[in-house]
Amino acid sequence: MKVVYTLRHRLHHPEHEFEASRFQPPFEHPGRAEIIRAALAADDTFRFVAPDDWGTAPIEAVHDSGLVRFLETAWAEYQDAHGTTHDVVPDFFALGGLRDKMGPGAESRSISARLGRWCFETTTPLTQGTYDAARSAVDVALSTAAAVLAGDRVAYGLCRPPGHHATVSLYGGYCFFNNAAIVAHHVASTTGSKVTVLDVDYHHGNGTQQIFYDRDDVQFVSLHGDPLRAYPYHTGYADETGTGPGAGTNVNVPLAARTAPDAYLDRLGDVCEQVVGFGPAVVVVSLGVDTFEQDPISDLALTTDSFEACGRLVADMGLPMVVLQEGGYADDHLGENVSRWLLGARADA
Ligand code: Q9C
Ligand code: ZN
Repeated sequence: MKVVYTLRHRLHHPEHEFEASRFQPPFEHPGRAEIIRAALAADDTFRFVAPDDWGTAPIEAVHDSGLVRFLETAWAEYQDAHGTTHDVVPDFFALGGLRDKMGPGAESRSISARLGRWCFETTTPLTQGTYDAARSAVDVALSTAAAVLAGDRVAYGLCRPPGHHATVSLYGGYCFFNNAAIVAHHVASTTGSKVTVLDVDYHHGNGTQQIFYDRDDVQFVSLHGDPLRAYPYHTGYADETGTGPGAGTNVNVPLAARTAPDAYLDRLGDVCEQVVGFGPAVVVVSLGVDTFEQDPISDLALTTDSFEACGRLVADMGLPMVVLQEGGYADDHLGENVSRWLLGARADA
């Protein structure tokens, strides 16, 4: 199996994460990708390849071009405005209620205003190389898709930073560009066939859902911690089923705390039937292993063995698969959890 990887991911390296009203070591850090790389490198059936440069056009086909331009210069602009700092985090969010009754108003040129205009939360710092790292994750994702379009039955993109929380015009949730959505749109628009994004990260893929919510050519299917208790809180409910031409193409399965392998695999089997029913030519898997029983920021109860069963169940659909890394924060188990999922996925390949 091809593994697309580049060390450019290391250019995104936050010092802190401001979460739960305190500064913590960042859960999403460069060591994560290196742990996964090392685990896969120990098995010579994984073949590492470097990504190609895809430019910004495939990103702007999905995201507001203003978000792309903002991320390219924001860190440097912030240094000019506020003096030297490592992490850049918004301190003023442009929430709708500020201008209730007033209409949109002018767009402030201030970097502080613009940070709060393009970002939705505080746990996703910009660092000096964040833009280049986020661009590299998109290159990894698109190169993984190219391998599958060229005939590989399954390929894995070691994307970092992850992508599924990034919406058309907002970054956050450790995500800047929505790697999986960019791939799904690229495959759907270049091949004219239907695509499914199957998101198994613990957190609801709010960005991917939003990007495709009104489209009938891309199905979004997600299993995740119930947003009544779990980040990102405001999306991921079962009654979000799509709108307009996309009515019926969005499937959310919120899960109870401590959901264990048997129950999880049942629900995964159910949604796989809905995927097969949709009839995609390609499945893009947003692979988060933060569903693991020991994940430090999540509360499901999947085991390392069960990840292999998950990969096998998804592969049993018999559809070409572009597997892209999202979350997973139990560093001591991260490499094995990802490699076991991939071993399951390639069992029949
Ligand atoms: N107390 C991904 O897994 N912190 N992003 C939530 C709730 C942010 C997760 C903490 C979690 C973002 C790609
Ligand atoms: Zn997650």
